[in-house]
Amino acid sequence: MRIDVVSIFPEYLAPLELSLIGKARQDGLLDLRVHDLRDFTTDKHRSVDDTPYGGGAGMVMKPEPWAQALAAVAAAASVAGAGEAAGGAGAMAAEPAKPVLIVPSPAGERFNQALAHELAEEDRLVFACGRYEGIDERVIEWAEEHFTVRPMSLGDYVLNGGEVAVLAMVEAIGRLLPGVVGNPDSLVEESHSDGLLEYPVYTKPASWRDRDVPAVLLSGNHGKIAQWRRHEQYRRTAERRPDLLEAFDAGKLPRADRTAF
Ligand code: 6GU
Repeated sequence: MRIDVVSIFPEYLAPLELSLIGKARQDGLLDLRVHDLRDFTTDKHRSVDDTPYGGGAGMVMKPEPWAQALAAVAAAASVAGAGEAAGGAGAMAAEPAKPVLIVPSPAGERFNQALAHELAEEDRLVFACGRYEGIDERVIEWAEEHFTVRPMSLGDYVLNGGEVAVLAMVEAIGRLLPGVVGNPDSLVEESHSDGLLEYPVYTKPASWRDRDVPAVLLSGNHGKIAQWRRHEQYRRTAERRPDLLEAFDAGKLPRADRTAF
C-alpha cells in the first residue's frame, strides 16, 4: 500500500517511523510519504491560510497550495499505476481506481474498525491534514475529480489539526496489512473485531497482591474458557459501550460461540 500525507507539520508524522508501522515501512510493506504543504506555495512567505469570507474567528486554508499538492500526489499515483499496467500482459488497463483522499475533520464520518478494514484493501490512500478552521470547501469539491474523497473523524471532540488523527488512522489501517502484525491471530480476538469489546486478560503470577486470576483460565477447559471470555466481552460492552450492543448480532458469530448468549 502507498500512503501520502500532506501537512504543514511534516515532523508531526515522525512517530510513523517507529514500532510496527516503522518496521512495515522498512520491510517494504507500506510506502508512506509525507509532504510539506508549504512546498506547494509560490509566494515568498509560503502562506497557506487567509481570513474567512463571511467573517468569524480563525483562519482558513487557501485553496491553491492544496490543489497543487494534491495534483502532484495524484499524478505520482497514476505514474505508479501506469507502470504496473504497462508491465501487464499487454492488456490496456481501464482507468486506474482513484486514490482515496481522507480529510481528517471533526465534521467527518466516524472512523472505526470496519472502515480501517475497508481502507486496508486500497492500493493508495492520501491524507490531507487541515489546520486552523479547515480547508476552503472548494478544494474538497475539486478533489472529487482525482480522488474518492472521505472526510473522517476520530470522534466527537476537536483536535487542532488532522495530524494526530492521521497517526491514529494510519496505525489502525497499517496493522491490518498482510505481514505487518506478526501473528495474524491477534487481529481476530481484539476489541471491535466482532462488534464487542475485548475480554480482560491476565498473565503470571496467578495470585498477585491478594488478587487471583479467574479460576476458569487455569482450568485447561478450552470450551469453558471461550464461553467465559464471551460472557466477559458481553458484560464489558454492556457496561462501557451499550451503543455497540444495539448493533451486535450474536447470530453472526460462529455456531460454537453463540452458546455463550
Ligand atoms: Cl479527524 N480532525 C480534527 N481536527 N479533529 C478531530 C478529528 C479529526 N477527529 C476528532 N476530532
